[in-house]
Parts: sequence; structure tokens; C-alpha cells
Amino acid sequence: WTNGNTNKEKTLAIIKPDGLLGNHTDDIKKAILEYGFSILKEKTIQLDEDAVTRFYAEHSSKNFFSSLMKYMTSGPVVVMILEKENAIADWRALMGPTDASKAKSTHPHSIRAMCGLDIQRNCVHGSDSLTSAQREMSFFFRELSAVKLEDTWGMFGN
Ligand code: RTP
Ligand code: MG
Repeated sequence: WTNGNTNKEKTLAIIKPDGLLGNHTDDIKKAILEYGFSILKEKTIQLDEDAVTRFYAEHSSKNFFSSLMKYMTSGPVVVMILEKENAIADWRALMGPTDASKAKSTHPHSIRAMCGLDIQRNCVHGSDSLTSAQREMSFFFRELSAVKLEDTWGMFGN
């Protein structure tokens, strides 16, 4: 039998401050829906330094961290939970490579080619693994930590 949710995967997407400031939100959401994702949850928030430090903990010792902090707190962001089969990898494919200046020649139809500028101002974020997706979804949507077990159960096709 099936619970109707078999093989569906969820991932966390962020439209970063440059995406909102450049008015790319509607085009990005259009691309997301055309690619076959459902947008399960969405909210617009302003990140503070504490949130960025916790969210990007893995980058806290990198030389670009203070610049990343300034960028990510420079304006509101849109955080979304996307769902489809293979959502984590497919959303990263639709985003394109981290360096948006390269994306323009190598992945011209990607979102970063469409609205990103360079290696930092690349318009969007996507979780890079199942573990990150779970952590990042409950980071922004706390109520989800309560349904995590049920979701995991579905993901393994039981
Ligand atoms: P990926 O893991 O595929 O490289 O892509 P990502 O978007 O997850 O990028 P990541 O390396 O995890 O870095 C997180 C964000 O930090 C900014 N960044 N700046 N100045 C730089 O060299 C630099 N490198 C990364 C970007 O905004 C990046 O998305
Ligand atoms: Mg990353």
C-alpha cells in the first residue's frame, strides 16, 4: 500500500536578500513551480546575526564568513519548503553552480544565471543532503521537528 507520499522528498530553499532586492521573487517561484515542485511552506523573514551564525555554522571559520554575514543580514529573505521526487538534488540543479558569474555560461537556464551576480551574491540557497534538509527545515519551521519521524518513515517507502 502507499500513503500517497512515497518517494516525495522535501528540501529547504532560500531566496537570499539580492533575490528580493532585485525583484526576482516571482520569477524564481515561477521556475520552481514549472520544474514540478510544490511549495509546502513559505515565509519572508529578516535574519539577524545570531540566526546567520547558527544557520551557517559550518562556514564560521571561513575567510568569507564576515562578508557572508553582511550579505545575509542585508535585507529580508524568503524561506520555503519545496517538495517533489528527488527534491534535494533537483533544487540544487535548478539553482545552478555556487559561482553565479560562471553559471551564466555553463548553466544559462539556472536560477543563479538568471539573477545571481557572483560567488557570494548567488540569489538562492538549497540544502545539500537529507541531513541538512531536515536540520534546515526545522531551523526555520520549528513545528516540523514534531513530524520528523513520520516524514522519515515515508521517505524510506514503508
Ligand atoms: P555549494 O555547496 O554547491 O558550493 O553551494 P552553496 O550555495 O551551498 O555554497 P557554500 O559553499 O555552502 O557557501 C554558502 C554561501 O556562502 C557564500 N559564499 N561566498 N566569497 C566566497 O568565496 C564565497 N563562497 C561562498 C555564497 O553565498 C554561498 O552560497
Ligand atoms: Mg553549501
